[in-house]
Amino acid sequence: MDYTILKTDLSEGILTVTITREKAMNALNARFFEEMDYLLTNLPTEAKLLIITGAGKAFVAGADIAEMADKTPAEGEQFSLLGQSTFCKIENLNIPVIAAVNGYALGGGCELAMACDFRIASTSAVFGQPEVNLGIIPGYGGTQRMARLIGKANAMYLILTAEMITAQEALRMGLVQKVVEPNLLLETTRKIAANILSKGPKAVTLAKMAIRDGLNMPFPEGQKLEARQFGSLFKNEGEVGMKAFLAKQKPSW
Ligand code: DAK
Repeated sequence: MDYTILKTDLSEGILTVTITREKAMNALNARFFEEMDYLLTNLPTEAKLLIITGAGKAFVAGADIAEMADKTPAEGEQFSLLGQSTFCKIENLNIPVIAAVNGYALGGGCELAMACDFRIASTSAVFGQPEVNLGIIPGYGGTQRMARLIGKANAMYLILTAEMITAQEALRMGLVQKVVEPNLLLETTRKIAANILSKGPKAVTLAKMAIRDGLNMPFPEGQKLEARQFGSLFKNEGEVGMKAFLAKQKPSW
């Protein structure tokens, strides 16, 4: 596929995807979802970690209001299904996914960031769920993911007030994990990515799956899943890592 909205860069196992619809604040339109869906379905095998970021002033300022406004109910449903399935594909990837939030992350943009495993924000990032201003509610899983990520009261506060918050406030709420100067955003995110990629690759994948899938299970089931994943690393990558530790060497995965 010839990308018109996404720009990709693959280096040292890190695939950086930049959304480049700057004139519309990277608002999510049907073309974005087609491109992102294609990218996620056809990830190069060399891509071991994905970073999603935006070009210009915005990460993503929400779903494309201009495109949505005239949709028929059938088209609206189609748009919804495509969006939901793309966001679930991001969440269900077995490689880590980091959002590098460079600017406005509003509505569907905040939901996109929340579908990633964690978020690094620049000091110029702004977060919010302004849907109630438009008479709608978050529709890409935002009510569900936000409450799980930052708790019921914080999610209620942000979604019911539509207030836009700074990166620092998002950090305080636990919506983002680190805040850095804008010129350091990609460099810092790539350093974090490289650090993750230096760890046991199977352990990273299984830890991600246990956290993600366990959250959708009752606690005892989640513990069983953890025990299974834990066990599968013995006489496997775990043996390599533990023996390297005992030999005071760096593990060679
Ligand atoms: N959609 C379309 N165009 C947008 C846009 C958006 N979400 N956000 C900004 N733009 C466009 C502006 O219209 C403007 O276009 P021109 O006038 O230049 O043609 C251009 O980007 C620059 O924006 P501004 O001139 O407004 O720039 P400012 O710096 O003054 O303000 C802003 C930046 C981000 C604060 C402001 O643009 C803003 O408030 N934007 C809208 C934020 C918002 O309400 N976002 C949408 C939330 S609702 C669904 C699931 C989910 C959703 C929908 C459906 N289904 C399951 C079906 C999600 C809904 C949302 O995301």
